[in-house]
This record gives sequence, structure tokens and C-alpha cells, in this order.
Amino acid sequence: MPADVSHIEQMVSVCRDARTILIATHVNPDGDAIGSSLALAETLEKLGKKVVLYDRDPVPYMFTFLPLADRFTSQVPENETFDLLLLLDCSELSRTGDVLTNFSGYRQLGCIDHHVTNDHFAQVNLIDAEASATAELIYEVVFRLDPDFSREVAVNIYTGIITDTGSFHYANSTPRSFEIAGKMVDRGVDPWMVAQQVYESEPASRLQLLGCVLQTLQIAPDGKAACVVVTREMYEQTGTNAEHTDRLVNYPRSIAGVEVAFLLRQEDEQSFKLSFRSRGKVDVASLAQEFGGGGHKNAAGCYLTGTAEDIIRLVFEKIARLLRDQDAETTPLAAGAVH
Ligand SMILES: [Mn+2]
Repeated sequence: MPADVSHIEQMVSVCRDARTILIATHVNPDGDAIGSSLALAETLEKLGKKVVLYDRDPVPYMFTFLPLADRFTSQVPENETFDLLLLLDCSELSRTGDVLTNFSGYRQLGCIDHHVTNDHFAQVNLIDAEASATAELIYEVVFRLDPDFSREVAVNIYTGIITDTGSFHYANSTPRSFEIAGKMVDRGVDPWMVAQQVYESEPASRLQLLGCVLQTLQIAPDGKAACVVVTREMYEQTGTNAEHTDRLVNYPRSIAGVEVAFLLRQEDEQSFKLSFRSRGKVDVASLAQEFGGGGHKNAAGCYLTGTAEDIIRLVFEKIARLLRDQDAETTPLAAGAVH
């Protein structure tokens, strides 16, 4: 289902009315965050708007090929009041980092997002949790602002969709995702070029990091959860950083029988970023929310403090309990009682 047309139209008119627009997306940006921002920025500039693109963190190496990728700044312009601050792919303002959270140089706040945990916090919201990627919603807006948008815009939208759907492997891949991706190919996107840039341009150091990370594999006693750990020491050994941990969590999930996988990424001595991936049975957005995080049903994250060992034990127990509760709910007797 396409997003509610009235919300799309409202976002389009807000974009048309603004003369100066600050586009911002979440920390540790992914392909959807970057692609969505760039596609919208190019379109708004073509319409004569003044656009600044903000992200706290640099564009990851696999997305630097994207048209206009060098336009991101990590400096919030001072002494300037934007007509519109538009947050993309952010379920809350704090996802942009501390600096923008404390920024007041804008007249109106808009948000275009597809996270199920987004509570419509902005003044103008285009939120659709059914969209596979924010880039799908950006397509709806861009198409209305400029029906003749360029191949460069199409590459950015296409990249947002393929990265958030795991190249159409995930359950969020809908007929609409394929349809929009197909339209982008129609406009000149070369899928093999994008795939090579995004997935087959790895530095050798990333494979060395992968080797270290796989040695940390732990599987829960019931075999239904698995995790791997990335430490700062590994970064030093292999000459890598957090950017190179993208998709590593897919390895523990690929094990037969594993319902939920997670990756612990060391941020500080006793502080870890956790990334959860589910096969579909467990809603990891609510799991992450219990730990103060958020995300999607099958991909979510949070931050936890403690030793890796304690965190893994805690999370394994939590997942085992969730799966037990779920199995209890789906026994024939319980199902009969509900319906
Ligand atoms: Mn996204």
C-alpha cells in the first residue's frame, strides 16, 4: 500500500513553500539515510531551494559513489534560521545526535520515515511503517515535486531501497518496493553498478575483521539465538572501524534454527551498541525498546553497558523467554481461545 496520499501532498506543499531547508538524517547513516537525503536534496535544489545536508557521521565508504555524497556536512550552520528542518529515516529527533537535538534554528520541523516506533513527533509527518525504506516515501515526494527527476536522483532512491530490503531478501520487500526499484531502472539505474559499489568494493581489512568477529560466535543453549562481538582491539588489529561492521550480524542469523541474532559493537570499555536481526518470529523492535532502543520488527538496535559476557547472558535469557511465551500463545488450545 502506498503511503496516505494526503500526507504525501502535505509534505510536498511544505517542501514547495520552504526556501531554506536543512535535511538531516540519523547517526551512523545507512544506504537509506544517505540515498533518501541526497535524492531529496538534489530535487529541492533543482527547484531553487537552498539546501544544507547534515549528518553527524561521515558517509560510509560504500556509499561515497552516490551522486552528491560529498555534500554532507557535520557542522550545523550557526546564526541561520531555516524555513524547514526535515528529518529523514529518523524515528526521533535524538537519532540525529546531540548537536541537532539542541538546535533551534528552524521554523518548521518535518519528518519522513518508515520506523514502526516513530510517534509522529514532528509538526509535519510522512510516516509509513509499511514502506520498505524511507527512500520509497522520498520517491513519492520527489516524483510530485519534479516528475522529470534525473538518473542521479534515481540511483539514490534505488540504493535506499536495495539496502533496506537486503537486496529484496527481507520480508519488508513489497510489490511496491519492486515497482519503485523497477521505475528507477527505467530511468537509467544500472543494478550491477550499484551492487558492485555497495557490496563488492570491500577493503581487505574488512574480511580480516570478519575473521576475528566469527571467532566470537556464541549460540544460546536452545540454539535459537546467536551473537558475535566486535571489540575496539579488533579494529586496531585490522585497521578498521565501526563502518566495517555493517551486515556482520547477518552471519549469526544465517545459522539454521537461529531466530534472533545480534551483534555487540564495543563503543567504550563497558559500553556496547547492540544490533538485532530477527528471522520474523520475534519482534526485535519491541525487544530493543525494552532496552531503551528501537527500530523495525526484524532489525533493531539499542545501547547497553556492562561486560559483553553479562550482556549476552541477559539478552539470550530475554530472547528465550520471548520465544517460550510465543510458543505458549500459538499452541492449538490458546489459539482456539483467542479466536
Ligand atoms: Mn530506513
